[in-house]
Amino acid sequence: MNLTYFHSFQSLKVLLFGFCVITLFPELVVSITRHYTFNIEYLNVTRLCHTRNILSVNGKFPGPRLVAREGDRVLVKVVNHISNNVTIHWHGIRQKTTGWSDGPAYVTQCPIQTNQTYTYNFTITGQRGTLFWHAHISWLRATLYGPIIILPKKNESYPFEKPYREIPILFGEWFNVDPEAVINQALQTGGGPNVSDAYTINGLPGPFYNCSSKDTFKLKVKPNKTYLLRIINAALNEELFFSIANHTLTVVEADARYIKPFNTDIIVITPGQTTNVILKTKPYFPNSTFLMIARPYVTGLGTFDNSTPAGILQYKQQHKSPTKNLPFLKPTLPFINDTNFVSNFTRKFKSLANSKFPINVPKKVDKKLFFTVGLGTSPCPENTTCQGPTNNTKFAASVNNYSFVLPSVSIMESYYNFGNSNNGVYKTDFPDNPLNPFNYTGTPPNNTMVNNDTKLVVLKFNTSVELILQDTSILGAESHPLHLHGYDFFVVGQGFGNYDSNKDPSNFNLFDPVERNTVGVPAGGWVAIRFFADNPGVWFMHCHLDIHTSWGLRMAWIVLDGPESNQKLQPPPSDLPKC
Ligand SMILES: *[C@@H]1O[C@H](CO)[C@@H](O)[C@H](O)[C@H]1NC(C)=O
Ligand SMILES: *[C@@H]1O[C@H](CO)[C@@H](O)[C@H](O)[C@H]1NC(C)=O
Ligand SMILES: *[C@@H]1O[C@H](CO)[C@@H](O)[C@H](O)[C@H]1NC(C)=O
Ligand SMILES: *[C@@H]1O[C@H](CO)[C@@H](O)[C@H](O)[C@H]1NC(C)=O
Ligand SMILES: *[C@@H]1O[C@H](CO)[C@@H](O)[C@H](O)[C@H]1NC(C)=O
Ligand SMILES: *[C@@H]1O[C@H](CO)[C@@H](O)[C@H](O)[C@H]1NC(C)=O
Ligand SMILES: *[C@@H]1O[C@H](CO)[C@@H](O)[C@H](O)[C@H]1NC(C)=O
Ligand SMILES: *[C@@H]1O[C@H](CO)[C@@H](O)[C@H](O)[C@H]1NC(C)=O
Ligand SMILES: *[C@@H]1O[C@H](CO)[C@@H](O)[C@H](O)[C@H]1NC(C)=O
Ligand SMILES: *[C@@H]1O[C@H](CO)[C@@H](O)[C@H](O)[C@H]1NC(C)=O
Ligand SMILES: *[C@@H]1O[C@H](CO)[C@@H](O)[C@H](O)[C@H]1NC(C)=O
Ligand SMILES: *[C@@H]1O[C@H](CO)[C@@H](O)[C@H](O)[C@H]1NC(C)=O
Ligand SMILES: [Cu+2]
Repeated sequence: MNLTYFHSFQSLKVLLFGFCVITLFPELVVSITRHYTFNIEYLNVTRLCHTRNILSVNGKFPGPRLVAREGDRVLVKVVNHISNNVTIHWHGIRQKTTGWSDGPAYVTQCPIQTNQTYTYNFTITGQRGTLFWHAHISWLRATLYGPIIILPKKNESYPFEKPYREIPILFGEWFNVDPEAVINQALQTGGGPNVSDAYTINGLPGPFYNCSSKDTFKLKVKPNKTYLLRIINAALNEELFFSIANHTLTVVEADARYIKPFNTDIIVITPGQTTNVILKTKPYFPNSTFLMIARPYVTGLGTFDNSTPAGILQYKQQHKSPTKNLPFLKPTLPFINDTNFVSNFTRKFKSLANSKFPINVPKKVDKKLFFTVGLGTSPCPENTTCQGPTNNTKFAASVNNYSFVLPSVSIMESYYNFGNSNNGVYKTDFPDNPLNPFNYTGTPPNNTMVNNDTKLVVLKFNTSVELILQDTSILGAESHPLHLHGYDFFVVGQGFGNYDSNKDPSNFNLFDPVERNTVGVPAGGWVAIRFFADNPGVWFMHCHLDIHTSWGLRMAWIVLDGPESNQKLQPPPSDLPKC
């Protein structure tokens, strides 16, 4: 049975009809189709006393919530009313056989140009929790982002106490200038980009910035209740610590997968990661107001936004007693470079992995790959001066020393139309291992120049893959949040220094590893992930620090069709944008 549920500009009749049927025959409702319209339009927003004409969806900043249940089909009609090219990525959605709806520009689609429309069409299968949507072209995601809330199926409950309320918490970065000007200038000069002027919590920087105290996110709660915070790091370039004064959080979900719950006072979250935490409020009305604060976790050598975003956890008065001027309590956060804290924290994530939510970790590996990830340099064009890390160079970044060049047409369309034969758009010989091995976390090689190319890895359908992601110390060891499109992967191991293929696999967790779509490669270390290549199509993989993606820390995979009809990449939709 398929019902239709319109979220934007909906007909009230359809909406009521949908609710009635759901109420009367809940067992009949297998899935419904949810219709959204995303108008990409300009919006004037003022923060820190600077007004900017930002890009928005439906005039909202942050953007509107996309709400669906596991099993639902989602149709989002995106209409481009701005002068920039746009695409939207449904970050973390598996998109099984529907890569045309994944969104990265020039990988799975050409951009939606001014006055054009494209309808993204996908089902949500086997996932529940929090994800987010964001623009996936240049740095437009700076303001084009919003939550994806995936509720359990109608007849299913959470594997934890039912929350009284659910609240999205989105971290972002605010620039007083146009972020497109920032990245364009950085790419031209070869230097590091100008940093953001503020971090935001649900679009609001909070009281620790000039001209900002009115722009403070307030989480109003009642005593003795359970709140589910759906936390999303949509910041462009920084991992973040986050804590609420005098409150312990219980982490229950990561990247739309349930985990074994654990308690913590502080979380750390990379760009591209999402996590659900339970906040249990104090049993009685406390005589205090509690600050919630974030701070960047920084490992690289470049400059960064070192400002402090804050929101307020405010207990609502039960009785009208005087509560003005309650003392503010502030949480304590780790040092900005506390890699030990981050390492300890990330090791606490384990899949729930019970009989109701079993996991399928590849035990046997068909294909082993080893990718270095890190920074590098490229030459300055003749007769120009560059502001890169060394004289006459530009900053670059790479995977196995290849800095990925985006073509000017869609890779997946080229693949679909021309098959795997070389059509000149891409090559299929991305190296399984570094071509020039070195001591990755020791003294960097003298030559730090990267290769520029468009090379992909080709995988047969259902290959079981093990991928080691190894950070390098070129231009400074740095944590890189790697995001794989179209897949969740199991994080089976991690460590510092160079990965040792003789010693390290014996410590892999093949029992209850966390399953996610974005993992922080430890600064000066490595992470081991495994997955089954069960989703045919072309899938982008990249660092979710946008400056590193822009510098080329990105590559892509082709996963070939399987034999069954539901194991093949679907034909492209008729409204797929053209280049
Ligand atoms: C934004 O502000 C400018 C200058 O005040 C104005 O011209 C423009 O119409 C506004 N745009 C929108 C979308 O409100
Ligand atoms: C988009 O549509 C508007 C209104 O119809 C028109 O004025 C404008 O020229 C169009 N722009 C492009 C690039 O097609
Ligand atoms: C969405 O995709 C499904 C499955 O391919 C297809 O049956 C349906 O017609 C599509 N809907 C729209 C509006 O394109
Ligand atoms: C908050 O925590 C501090 C430090 O642990 C403690 O001294 C204080 O009593 C707590 N206040 C409340 C209202 O919980
Ligand atoms: C808090 O809630 C629990 C369960 O909802 C209830 O049993 C308990 O009495 C409440 N405590 C207070 C102080 O209201
Ligand atoms: C972290 O920063 C502190 C303070 O700036 C500094 O003293 C310390 O050496 C740094 N630690 C690491 C591991 O870089
Ligand atoms: C990390 O965990 C180790 C071992 O449990 C502990 O000794 C250390 O204090 C922890 N470090 C931080 C920063 O939490
Ligand atoms: C660079 O400058 C030299 C000397 O002025 C000139 O001969 C050469 O053509 C220039 N090269 C480019 C690419 O502009
Ligand atoms: C870079 O170039 C400048 C000016 O030519 C020179 O003074 C400086 O020593 C050079 N630095 C390095 C590291 O080569
Ligand atoms: C790699 O470099 C590290 C750090 O300098 C050093 O401790 C280690 O011995 C080196 N490993 C090899 C195999 O040379
Ligand atoms: C790098 O350069 C140094 C100094 O010029 C030299 O001693 C060293 O052998 C070089 N290392 C490599 C790996 O080429
Ligand atoms: C938009 O994308 C098209 C197709 O790739 C390209 O030809 C055009 O130059 C782009 N326009 C802008 C404003 O970037
Ligand atoms: Cu990175």
